[in-house]
Formats: sequence, C-alpha cells, structure tokens
Amino acid sequence: MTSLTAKDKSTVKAFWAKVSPKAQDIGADAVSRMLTVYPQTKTYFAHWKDQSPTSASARKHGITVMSGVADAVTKIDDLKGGLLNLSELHAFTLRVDPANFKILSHNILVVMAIMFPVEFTPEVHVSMDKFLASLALALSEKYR
Ligand code: HNI
Repeated sequence: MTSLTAKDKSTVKAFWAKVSPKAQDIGADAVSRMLTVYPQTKTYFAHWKDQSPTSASARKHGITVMSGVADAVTKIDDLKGGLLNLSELHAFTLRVDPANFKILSHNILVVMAIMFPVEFTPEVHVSMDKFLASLALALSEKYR
C-alpha cells in the first residue's frame, strides 16, 4: 500500500469539497449497495430490526460512516492517530473483519462514480481509492 502523496491529499480534499454536500446520500447508497451486493455484511447489523438495504437503519448507518470519512479527510495527514478510537471500536467492540472495509470502500467509490461522473476522473479515482485504502488500514490498525 503506497502512502498518500501530497497530490493525492490535495485531490481528495478538492473532490471532497465538491461532493460533501451529498455525503449523506453517498453513504446511504454505499451501505445499501454493500448490504445488497455483499449480503454477508448483514451479520454485523443483526441488532437492527430491519436489515433491508433501504431500511432507515441502513440509511442512518450510511450517514454515520460518511461522517467518519469526513472526519478522516480532516485527519488525512495522520489517519492512524486520528482514527484510533474508531479502530478500537471496530476491532474490539464490533469485531468487524477488516476485509469488509475494502468492501465498503469499493461501494463508496462506485456510488461516487455514479453520482459524480464528470468530477470522478481517473485521477480522482486513484487518489480516492488510495485514501479509502489508507482509511481501511488505519481502521484495521488495532487488529495487529
Ligand atoms: Ni463502521 C459504527 C465509521 C466501516 C460496522 N462506523 C460506526 C461509527 C462510525 C463508523 C463513525 C459510529 C461510531 C460511534 O458510534 O461512535 N465504519 C466507519 C467508517 C468505515 C466503517 C469510516 C469505513 C470506511 N463499519 C464499517 C464496516 C462495517 C461497519 C465495513 C461492517 C460491515 N460500524 C459498524 C457497526 C457499527 C459501526 C456494526 C455500530 C453501528 C450500530 O448500529 O451501533
């Protein structure tokens, strides 16, 4: 996993500034898509009374996840340090298999490409992919 270059960081921040007004919709669509395309991820949400991809719980979780992504953008220079608490939550409390971070990141990228076909250029794609991979690595940190 190559680390984020200065160009990656500026690309991510510029793209995020464009798409963040739609962050809630991106998150809701990405979680809904994850639950549909990778139904095994539903195991983490057994406590929801309605686990359907379009449920209020799924939408709410999508919004929650994207608030985490928004936070990570502000901490792009130190994702490991900045996301320590979130990593502990996912590793120790929720015991989310780190493979699922890649799955959710993939779905976030797909939704961004659908919602922002013009802005989501190949250059943005590679930097956002690397950023989300670094985010996943930071969230998996506590699994070591
Ligand atoms: Ni995740 C809770 C952020 C990936 C399962 N998750 C959160 C919270 C944030 C968050 C923020 C709320 C924390 C709090 O309550 O203080 N999650 C993120 C981010 C990613 C991510 C930024 C990756 C981009 N989470 C995942 C994945 C899964 C996951 C891939 C499982 C497939 N997360 C959860 C669960 C909770 C959770 C489960 C608790 C939700 C609940 O309903 O209590």
